[in-house]
Amino acid sequence: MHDAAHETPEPATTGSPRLSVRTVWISDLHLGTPGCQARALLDFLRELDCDTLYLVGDIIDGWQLRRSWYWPQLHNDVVQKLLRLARKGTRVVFVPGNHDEFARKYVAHNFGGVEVVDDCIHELADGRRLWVTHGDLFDGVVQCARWLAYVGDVAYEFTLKVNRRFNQVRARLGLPYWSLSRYLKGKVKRAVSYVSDFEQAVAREARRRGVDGVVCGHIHHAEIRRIDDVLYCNDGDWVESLTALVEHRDGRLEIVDRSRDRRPVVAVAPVRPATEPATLPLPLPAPIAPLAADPVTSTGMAGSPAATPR
Ligand SMILES: [Mn+2]
Repeated sequence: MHDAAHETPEPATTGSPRLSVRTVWISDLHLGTPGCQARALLDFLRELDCDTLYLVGDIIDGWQLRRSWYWPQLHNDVVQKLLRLARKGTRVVFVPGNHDEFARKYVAHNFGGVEVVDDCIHELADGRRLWVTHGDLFDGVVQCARWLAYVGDVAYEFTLKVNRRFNQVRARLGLPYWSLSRYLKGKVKRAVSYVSDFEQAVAREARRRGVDGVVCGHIHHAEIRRIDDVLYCNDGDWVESLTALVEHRDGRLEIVDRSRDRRPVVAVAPVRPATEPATLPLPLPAPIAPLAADPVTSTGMAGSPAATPR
């Protein structure tokens, strides 16, 4: 009790009620870039009360920072807030993504109470098991998802490795991560099928690992939906959509959308206009009509035991 007095006083958040849940997943904060909505994120974190907080990748944008240093006080406040949560008893688990790939070197380490893992399994209050991963591994493979379904898992895993190696080399050369999702953003029709293919590819891997569902990020598109027998959850991002995935005390999952709450604030506070207009030229329609045939299930690999590559 008394030690709380030694913390820097935090402004009381007015209006929004305290969010008390069992688990929270957030990803794609992209701290270190002007796009990060650090104010909204900080407001969200300040009213948060949870047992476990998963940071599902692209938390600190190391690739952007290497090109030009951008680190305002607000971004510092977010990091401080995350560390404070860990110190105050919230279990904080960091699953690095492609933009903070530097952290993948520190897997199995612990920084100020923050566990770093490649990926992990989260068990919901009702016993369902979710695989937690950033999802970038599936970015480069989705274009091949159809033919890969025919050649099977060996080629599939090989392609996952190639995608990671390809982007590691690009990183070493100082080139940004090559994201199919970004490439397709200007091409709406293809982007729609991209999102669908990404979701299919992630769900396929979850099924292969024998879990009930998956939580990922990476494509900045929050979603909870069933893909065949797998629950696909994406926690969205804090650049465009300001969303988090939460698990209530009874195991129920929900997407919290703070872009709605933000609107009145935007009207009051002067906000620097975004450098780019709308980065995502969507709105994406809700679940896309399924592909003609589902090649994913046609391989007969469903339910095969999980081999966790490390
Ligand atoms: Mn990413």
